[in-house]
Amino acid sequence: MSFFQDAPGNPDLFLADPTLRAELARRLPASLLALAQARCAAIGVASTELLPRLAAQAEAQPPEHVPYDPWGRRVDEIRTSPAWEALRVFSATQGLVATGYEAGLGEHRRVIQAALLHLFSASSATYSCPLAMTDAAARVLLDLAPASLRERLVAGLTTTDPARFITSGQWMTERTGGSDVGGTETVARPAGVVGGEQRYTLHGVKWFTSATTSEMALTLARIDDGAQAPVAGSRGLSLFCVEVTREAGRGWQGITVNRLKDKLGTRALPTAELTLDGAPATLIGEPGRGVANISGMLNVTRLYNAIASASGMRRACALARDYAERRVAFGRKLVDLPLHAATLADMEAETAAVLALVMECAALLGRSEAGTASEDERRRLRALIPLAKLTTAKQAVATASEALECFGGAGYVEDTGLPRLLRDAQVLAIWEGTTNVLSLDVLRAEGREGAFSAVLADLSQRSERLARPLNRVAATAVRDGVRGLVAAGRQALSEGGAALEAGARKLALRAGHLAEALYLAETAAVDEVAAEQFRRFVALRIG
Ligand code: MFK
Repeated sequence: MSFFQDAPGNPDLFLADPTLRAELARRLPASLLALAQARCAAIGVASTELLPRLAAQAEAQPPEHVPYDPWGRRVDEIRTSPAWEALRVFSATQGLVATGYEAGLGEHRRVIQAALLHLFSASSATYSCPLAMTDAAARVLLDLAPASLRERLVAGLTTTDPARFITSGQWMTERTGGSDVGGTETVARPAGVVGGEQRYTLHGVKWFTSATTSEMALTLARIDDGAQAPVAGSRGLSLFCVEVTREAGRGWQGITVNRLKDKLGTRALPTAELTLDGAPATLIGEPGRGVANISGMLNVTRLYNAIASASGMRRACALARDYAERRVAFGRKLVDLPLHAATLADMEAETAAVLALVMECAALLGRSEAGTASEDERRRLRALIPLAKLTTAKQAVATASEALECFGGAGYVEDTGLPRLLRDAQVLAIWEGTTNVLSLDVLRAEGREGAFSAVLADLSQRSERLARPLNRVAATAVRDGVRGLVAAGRQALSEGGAALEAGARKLALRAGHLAEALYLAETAAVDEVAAEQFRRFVALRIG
C-alpha cells in the first residue's frame, strides 16, 4: 500500500482558541459575555467549512476587469466571484461592521467586534479589507460629514441587512506615493451646493484603490476653484466622499478603471487604478484639513490590520497544529517530537501576545468612541494603534513563514492553499502605513501630544505591578525590559533629529513587544494557558 498524507483540517477557530475566550472573559462584563460567545461561536462554526470554501472559491476566481462591451462601449465592469458576494452577505448578517456601532454594547463594542473579526479575517480571502474601510468610513462620516450625507450613507455601511449593506473604499494612493500623500495631484472643482452639501467634481489618477467595487469611497484632493492657485503640500488637501454611480452598459460616472493590479497576494480582492475625470464628490469637513480628517479612518483601518495579523497567525497556528496531529515522521506524530512541539507552542504564544495587544487597542477605541476614555487613555490609543499595526504585521509575516515550514515541501506548493498564508501576510506590513512610516508617526504623535510617553508610563505602571502567579523570571525580564525601553526612549527623544528618526523603528518594535507581553500578562494572571504563553513569549522576544 502506498502512503498518502492527510491534508490539514480547518478546526473551529473559536473552540481551538482558549486565549481568545480568556481575553473575552477578562474584558467583558457578565451581561455581555454570553452574547459575545454566541456570536463568536457562529463564526467559529463557519470557520470549519463555509468560510474556507468561500475563500478558496473567491481566490480561484479572482476579479476580472471588462473594459468594453462587445460593441465597443466603455463599461468598466469588475467581475468578482459569487463567493466574494457570499462573503459580503455573511459579513453583513454576522454584523462584522455593525457590532462596532451597536449602542447597546456600550464601550465594549470594539472588543466584541475585534473577536468576531479575529475569527473571520484569515478565512475570508481578505474580505476584511472592504470591511475595514467600510467601518472606517462610517466613523469619519459620523464624526465629520454634513447631516444629509451621514443620513444617506451611514445606515447602509453599518446595517446587518445584506440587501442594504454597502461597502466603502479609501482612495489615498496616487502615483506620487502612498506614504507621503502630500504630493496628491487630484484636484476638486466646485460643482455647486446641492441640498446643503458642497459638491465638487474630482480630476486625477488614483493609483491603488482596493475594494474598488464598493458603492462609495473617501479620498483626498486639492480644491481648485479657479480664483486662486491650489495650496501645495498636505495642508492643501481636503477630504471628499465619492458616491460611485455605475449604470449597466454605460460605465461609471466620471471614473475610468485603467486596470486591476496584479498583486502578490489578496488575489480575490479587487484593487484597481482609476482615472477620475468629473467624479461627483461631496466635501467632508473643513477644506485643507484632509489629512487630519482622513486619519480618523486610518486609525480604524490600522486596527483592522492588526486584527488581520492576529487572525492570520491564529489560523496558521491552527493549521500547523492540526497537521502535526496527523503527520508521522521519525516514528512519531510531529506533535510528539519535542522540537516541533516547542516550535508550535512558541508560534501560539506569539499569537496570544499579538491578540492581547489588539484587544487592548480595541478596548481603548471602544472607550474612546463611547466617551468613557480618560484623556490619558485617548493619548495612549493614539500611539498604540500605529505601534500595534507595525509590530503585529512583522510578526504575522514571520509566523506565516514559520507555519509554511511546519508543512515541509507541502507548504511551498500552491494547490495546498498554504502559500496563501504567507502572500496574504506580506501586505499587512505594507498598506495602511509601512513599518517605517508608522514608527515616525509614533514620534509625531509624541511631539504633538505626548502619546508615546503615555504608552511608556502605562507600561511602567503595569510592569511594576506584575506578580504571582506569573513566572518570576519572565516577570523580571519584562520589568527590566520596560526600564530599558523608558531609558532608551528618553535618551532618543532628548537627542532628537536624525538619530531619533534612524532609531524609531527599533524603539517602536521594542515598545510593541513589551506592550504585548504586559497586556498578555493580565490575561495570564487569570488563565493558565495564557500564563504559559506569557512565559514563552517573554523568553522568545524579550529575553
Ligand atoms: C485587513 C485590513 C486592511 C485594510 C486595508 C485598506 C486598504 C487600503 C489601501 C490604502 O489606502 S494604502 C494607503 C495607506 N496610506 C497611509 O496609510 C498613509 C501613510 N502615511 C502617513 O500616515 C503619514 O504619516 C501621513 C500621510 C499622515 C503624513 O502626512 P502629513 O501631512 O505629513 O501629516 P502630519 O503633518 O503628520 O499630520 C497632519 C494632521 O493629521 C495633523 O493634525 P493637525 O494638523 O491638527 O496638527 C496630525 O495630528 C493628523 N494626523 C496624522 N496622522 C494621524 C493624525 N491624527 C490622528 N491619527 C493619526 N494617525
